[in-house]
This record gives sequence, structure tokens and C-alpha cells, in this order.
Amino acid sequence: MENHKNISQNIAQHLEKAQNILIVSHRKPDGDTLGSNFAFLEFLLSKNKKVISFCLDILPSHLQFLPHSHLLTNDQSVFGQKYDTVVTIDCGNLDYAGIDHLLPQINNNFILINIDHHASNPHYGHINLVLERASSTAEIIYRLFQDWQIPLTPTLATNLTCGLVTDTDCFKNPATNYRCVAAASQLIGQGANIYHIVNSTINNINVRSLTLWGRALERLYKINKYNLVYTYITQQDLIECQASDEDGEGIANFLHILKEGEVIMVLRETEEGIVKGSLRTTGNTDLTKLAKTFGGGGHKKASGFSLPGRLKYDNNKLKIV
Ligand SMILES: [Mn+2]
Repeated sequence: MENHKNISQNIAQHLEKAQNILIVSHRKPDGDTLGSNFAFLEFLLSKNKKVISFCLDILPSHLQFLPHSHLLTNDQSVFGQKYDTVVTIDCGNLDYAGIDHLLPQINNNFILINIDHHASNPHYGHINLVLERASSTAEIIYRLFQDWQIPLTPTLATNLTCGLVTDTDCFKNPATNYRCVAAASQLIGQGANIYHIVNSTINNINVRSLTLWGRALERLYKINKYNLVYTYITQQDLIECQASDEDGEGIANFLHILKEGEVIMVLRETEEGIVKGSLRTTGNTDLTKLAKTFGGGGHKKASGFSLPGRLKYDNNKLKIV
């Protein structure tokens, strides 16, 4: 495997010459893909590059506090322009990023730089900095900035800390490691307001979501044979709780507080007739393998998949039909 320092140097050399750069975050953006994107944007703008930050989906309201977030565009016509460099940030694959059909619209040659920490990343870039043991892409960007001796402004610090906080569920999920805590310590010292970041991203659940979570918690089941704890949310639940699919997203992370069960699975029925599965482990099970058997992917300790069908609970058994 290539050494990260060599790749880091390679990226630096390329960016030195680059003029027009497109930075891409993945669909349904989270604090890591956007915080990292905006940190990279600030760095490139400080080098007088022409830079566009793109995400196919709009900026979620809880991430509007991020510095430079007003510069994010979801206008797909930006792919009609010329770039010498495209940087994907936190994108496990191009389909997940939502740009697999957009990239070919750039009708000049460009270098694709893939910076990510998903274990299932197939290294689709010309340059790939994929560190699957990193807690977050923000941690990788932090390491790059350290390598390149980039001074940390309070705005860079805020954006990177947001990525560290959200991907580690505030330094308590299994992705948490020495490097991310050390990085956070440095970044808070440089002006990141951790209290504000945590209150904007982690401690911001509304009553509607908690009502929905209540349904999922009521029907938490344990299958001893597989050491699996699972629950589910149906379309009917969403209607009755007047909730949206997004309101159910935090349940799998919340269930990390369980001391029983090696694997946690949350199944959510979508309007389009898809069942989305979120997998978490409180132990050492490699969830990328489990997710892959269902056609999904992700990290070793947090993965997901989607299957066509509807949920049916019958005879003490949950089925996808
Ligand atoms: Mn991430």
C-alpha cells in the first residue's frame, strides 16, 4: 500500500499547478463531508485558486452555521464548466456521491482526487487518499494541512472539528481514535467552538423525531443466535408520527448505548418501496462484509444497504416482501 505521506505530497504538487477546482461532497450531506469540503475550499481560495464547492443536495439547516457554507452550490450546471481538478470529499463511491452521471459532462481532461475514509471505497480517483482507519475525512484533511504546514484559522478549525464531532458521534463511537481526539484538541485551541458545534449537530433532535424513535425502541428485538439487536420503522409510523425518513436516521447511532448485542440493525421502509438498513457494531464484527452481502457498503463499524421491498412483521418474524 502506498504511504500516505507520498500521496499527500503528490496531492500538494498537483494542487500547486491547479487553477480551476471543483470540490464535491456526497448526497444527503453530513457534518464531515461539508465541514471537510469548506475547510478545503478555504485553503484553496487562500492560494488564489478558482474553486467551486458542490453537493447534489441542498445544505441542511443544521449545518448552515459552518463557515463558508453560503458558497455551496447544488446547481448541476457547474459540471458544464472546465476544471483541471475535481476533489471528492468523503465519497465512498461516485454513485453515492451522486455525480457518476455528472462527471462525464466535464468535457476536458481533469485529475480526480479522491479523499475518503470508507473501507469500501474502490479507489476510483487518479489520486486516492483513502485512509480507512481515519475517524473522518476531516481527520485526513487535518493531516494534510499538518503535512503542508497550513496555518489553522478559526474558520478552518470550526469546519474540521464539525467533521470530527459528527463522524465520531461526539467522540464516543468506535471510529474515535487517538488521532481525531488529538486533532480536535489542536483545533479547539485554534478557535473551534466545540459547544456550539455539538449543539448544532448532535444535541438537536426534535420532538417529532423522538416520537418516531420511541416506536423503534418499543419494538427492539434481540436474536441471541446471531447476537443481533434490531428494530424497524414503517411508512405507517412516519405517517402517524408526521415524521420524515430523515427523522429516523439517528436511531442506529443512538443505539450505540446498548450493552447487549454485537450487531445493531435498523430497517426503514421508504416511500419508494425500498428498505434501508443501517448496521452498527459495538464489538469487532466487520460490517462492510455483512453490508456487502446485501449489496451495500460503508465502514467496518458502521455500514448500510438498500433492498427493494416492504417490511412485514408476521408470526414474530420481520420479513422484507
Ligand atoms: Mn465521513
